[in-house]
Parts: sequence; structure tokens; C-alpha cells
Amino acid sequence: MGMSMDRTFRQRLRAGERLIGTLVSLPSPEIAEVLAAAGCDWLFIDAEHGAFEPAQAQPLLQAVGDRCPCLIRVPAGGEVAIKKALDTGAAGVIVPQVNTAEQAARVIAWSKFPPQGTRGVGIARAHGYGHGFADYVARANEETAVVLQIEHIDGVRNVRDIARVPGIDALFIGPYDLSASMGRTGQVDDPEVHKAIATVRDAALAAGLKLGVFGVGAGAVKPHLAQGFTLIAAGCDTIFLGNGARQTLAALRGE
Ligand code: 3PY
Ligand code: MG
Repeated sequence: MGMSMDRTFRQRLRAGERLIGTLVSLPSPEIAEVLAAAGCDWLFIDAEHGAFEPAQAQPLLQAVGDRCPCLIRVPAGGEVAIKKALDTGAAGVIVPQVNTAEQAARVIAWSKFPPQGTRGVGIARAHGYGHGFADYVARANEETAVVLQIEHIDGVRNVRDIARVPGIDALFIGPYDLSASMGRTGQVDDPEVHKAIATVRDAALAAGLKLGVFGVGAGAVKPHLAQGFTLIAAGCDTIFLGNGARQTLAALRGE
């Protein structure tokens, strides 16, 4: 996938380019097209909480084509989900709830073809359905981004060890799960939650990894921009849709 003359998403991520995208929670190619056309730098396709499996993200990728790189968040850091997500031709995977270095190492192994890892070798969209097999297999380890979510206080405690695992491109904070693991569900601006986020930030930057974060809107992610976060998921499809409808209704009803 992608034009080889262009920089890949992974190259742009690793170069520290600010990449602003949004979360897609509905398995709708049309919504992916709308968000790509709106100018998103990338799409966070959510096959963890969204009502679809990693392989069902494929029509969304087909809809946006080369216009917008898509990362698929898998339901959990398991081999099958990672394999199926990458086989769609996704620009990378986002793996939730990585709490130990051992878990991180397994995720990297499942995401990289031998000799770097143990990713299964098959024929799918990523490989041009077989017609681009050799080319894809030669490039995939270099061109596929692996983003690990640190979103549990156990992951924060282990983050220095996690960050040292070779092959990780970015650590991505899940503020909602992180706050929940600290007994403060949804209190993403709680000082203790902020302290935990700062611990992850320091470990990532010390290890030369990039930093990502989700926020419900621009206001939620803005403070993170100044802290060195570059992989940004702001808002999500259903929130945009509901907000737009609410604003229009309120304007017409004089609220
Ligand atoms: C969280 O906030 O837990 C997330 O996973 C957001 O991406
Ligand atoms: Mg989460």
C-alpha cells in the first residue's frame, strides 16, 4: 500500500511530526471518508470498543485509500487480532492495556515478520492479495507502526522497562482507562492521573519513543501538545455527529 516515494506514516511518526486525527468507532466506510476528507492526518480505527472486529476495518481502509493512514486498535494484545489488523494493510496497530515489558515484547514479535518477530505470513489485502507479496513482506517491518497503550497504573509502574523493548514506535496514553485503574474513572484531569501521564512521558522521551494521547475534543488534547505529545486522537465520530446535531437544534430552538 502507499506510494513508495512518499514518507510512510511510521517515518512521519518517528520523525516527530504532529499527526492529528480522530477516533472512528463505527464500522462505516462513509464516516472514514468524511473524516479523511475533513483533513485528518490519520484515523484511529477502534476495533477494541467499536462494534466490529479488526478484519472488519478493511472496508474503511479501502474507502480512504492512500489519502489517510489508518491505525487499527485491536481488542487486546493477542496474536490473532494483531495479524488480522495488519493483514488489512493498516499503517499500524494500537494495542490496548500493555502493562509489562513481557507483554510489549510479545506484541512486537506478533507485529513483525521473521527474523525480527513471528508475524504469520499469509496473503491478504496488505500483500496486494498475493500480487504484491514479496514487496510487502520486504517492507512491512520498516513501514508498520506499533503503538502501545499505557493505560493502567501497572503499565505506568513498568513503563521504563516497557519503553526499552525494541520495536515500539510510540506509547499512547488512554486517559480513561488509566483514570479508571486509579479509582478515578473519567477524572482525566485529576492531579494523580496527570502525575502518572508525566511518568509515561518522561520514560517515552528518555527511550526515544513518540507519545500519543486521546481526548474528547480540542480542549482535552491541547495541554498535551505542549508536553511533547505528537500522535493525537481528538474527538470521535459519534461525538462530532451528536455535537453537530445538538448545536443545530439548539440554534433553531433559541436555546
Ligand atoms: C482510554 O482513554 O482509555 C483510551 O483508550 C482512549 O484511546
Ligand atoms: Mg482505553
